[in-house]
Amino acid sequence: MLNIILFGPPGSGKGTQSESIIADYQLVHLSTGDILRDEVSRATPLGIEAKKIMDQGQLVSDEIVIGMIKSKLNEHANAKGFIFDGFPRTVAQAEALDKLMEELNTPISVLLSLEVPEEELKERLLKRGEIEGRTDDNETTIRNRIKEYLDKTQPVAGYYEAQNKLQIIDGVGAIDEIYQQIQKAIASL
Ligand code: B4P
Repeated sequence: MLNIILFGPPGSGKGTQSESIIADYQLVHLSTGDILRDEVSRATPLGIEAKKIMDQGQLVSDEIVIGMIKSKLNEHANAKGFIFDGFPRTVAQAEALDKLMEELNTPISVLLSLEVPEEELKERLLKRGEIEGRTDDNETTIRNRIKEYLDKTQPVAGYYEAQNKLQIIDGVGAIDEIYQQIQKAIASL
């Protein structure tokens, strides 16, 4: 099985690159951001709570997102593999994920880390805010999201580096050129 973590700061292209990976490798796409936004759009109790946190640019609690991933993994017991997009975002989430994958007898294959400078992240997200109207794509929230990433999420890369599973991808440039680097990294596994 191929189990990929697509990792990087907000706006680094995780959602964008996931689309090509899913199409080419037939993996089940698990995006905690998409799952949370679906809860928000259906105004479920979880969605109402999550929206407040997401609009402040903070991370939703580990307990909630780990629970969401667990139930999605169980729903797709016969999958060829998974792409985790925007998860894990804390070391506690990474440890929980490793444990869940151990129960399924299929470890994480690789963490692909998309690297993009902060100025470019801000530009991309502000542009998306104008086009798509996502309420968390505004200047103050973007600043908080980047801070949360640096404080809580970046250590996840070190956690998988210690398992020799980290591969760095240059996330600046044309979308298809970045995807070619991803294909090479997957082929090297
Ligand atoms: P996410 O949905 O994961 O959103 P994101 O970090 O903004 O990345 P996204 O995938 O959407 O953007 P992409 O880089 O593809 O998280 C949203 C919120 O949900 C979090 O802030 C948090 O509150 C909560 N959350 C989610 N998961 C959680 C977890 N595990 N634990 C706790 N809380 C969690 O693209 C950005 C833009 O860049 C797009 O407009 C795209 O068109 C553009 N772009 C992409 N590649 C480009 C390129 N090469 N050049 C130019 N532009 C490019």
